[in-house]
Amino acid sequence: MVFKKTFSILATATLAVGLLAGCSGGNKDQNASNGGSGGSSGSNVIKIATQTPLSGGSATLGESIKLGAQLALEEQQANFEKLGFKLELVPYDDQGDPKKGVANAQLIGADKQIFGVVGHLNSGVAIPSSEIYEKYSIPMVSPANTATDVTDRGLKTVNRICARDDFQGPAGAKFAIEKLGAKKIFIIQDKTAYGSGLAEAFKKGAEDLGAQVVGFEGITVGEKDFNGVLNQVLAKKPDLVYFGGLYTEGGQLIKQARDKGITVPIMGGDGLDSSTLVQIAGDAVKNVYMTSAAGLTTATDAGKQFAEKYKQKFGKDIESYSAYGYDSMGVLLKGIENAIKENGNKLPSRQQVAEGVRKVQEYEGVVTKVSFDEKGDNKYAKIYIYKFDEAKYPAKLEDEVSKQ
Ligand code: ABU
Repeated sequence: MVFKKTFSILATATLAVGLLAGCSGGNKDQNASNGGSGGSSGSNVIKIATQTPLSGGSATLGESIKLGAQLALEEQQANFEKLGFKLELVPYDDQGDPKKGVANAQLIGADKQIFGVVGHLNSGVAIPSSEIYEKYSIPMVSPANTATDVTDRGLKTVNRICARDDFQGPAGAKFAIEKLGAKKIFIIQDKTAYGSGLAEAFKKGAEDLGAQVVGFEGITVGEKDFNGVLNQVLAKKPDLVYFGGLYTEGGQLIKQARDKGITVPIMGGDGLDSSTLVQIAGDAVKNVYMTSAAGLTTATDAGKQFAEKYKQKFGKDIESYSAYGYDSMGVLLKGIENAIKENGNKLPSRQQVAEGVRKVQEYEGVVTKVSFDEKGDNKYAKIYIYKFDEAKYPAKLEDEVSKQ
């Protein structure tokens, strides 16, 4: 009797699970290998990872990307529920460190419920980590990686919605020379894939336009005392200083430069585009120019609404790349939704999702439209030029440059 009752309960439970799985649209074969991913279980879970620095010197921007992505994912959960899938976010902290990024990428690859990555902030982390994503056919959509090598390696899974440094560098050089009248430029860079690549692109752009580069020096990420390089700047008497690097070093460099009496315009790239730059540099940020691949959310109604929702939910103001985190997640989820539909409403493979993401065209984000080219670059990406007139973030928009 005991056996009969247990059998009857088991049979009923099996039937119920089978019916639920049938309704979910999930693929049972794929589900069989879903164990060991931690947290969720079941046939219909789609996880998206973010990989950005959530600790260390770049955490302000890294967290803002993650929060933007989180908002987009949460807004889409009901829609995916209707399709029969449960969306989950899995945030990873890459610490701005290539080794940590790669180690996390291995974990992401091993979790078969993860179907995409929004990340990274640092190109030097994105480049090696994306080699792992490619191996596992996991699509990455980058909100902020501007180094040319991110997409120039021709990986099928790698996409970005922001502009490239071979667009950003020359755009900055053109502004520095034609609008600011710079003729003698001293360049400092942080020796990372991003900082050195951007500085080289700026240098080439400046020299092509007839400016003289009177110095090209490297600093190290984490360095705090820039007296040595700033003494070299003083000796060369440039009429503009350019910095290729991030806001933590950039903020200190700017402050120390002003303390030494270097009053000429200082220019940098999107790595400076954070409220933390202003916190660190204070009033020294006046007369600093910055190119960025990030536009202002105030330019569109959707952007303004996004900024309000972000503030309401997280209790803080957006940063430059918050909306790009949101739009990257939006693009990724659009690609997944398309792949689900093309797969007869069943769970697609990672490869099908990667193909679906690359095929996304004319996606209307809150700050940028997105259409990927054959390399995964966004045809609609722009460069924006900002100036700090006061210790206030965001800076004032001076110009906006589209690709030819
Ligand atoms: N582009 C902004 C963040 C720096 C990077 O790409 O490494």
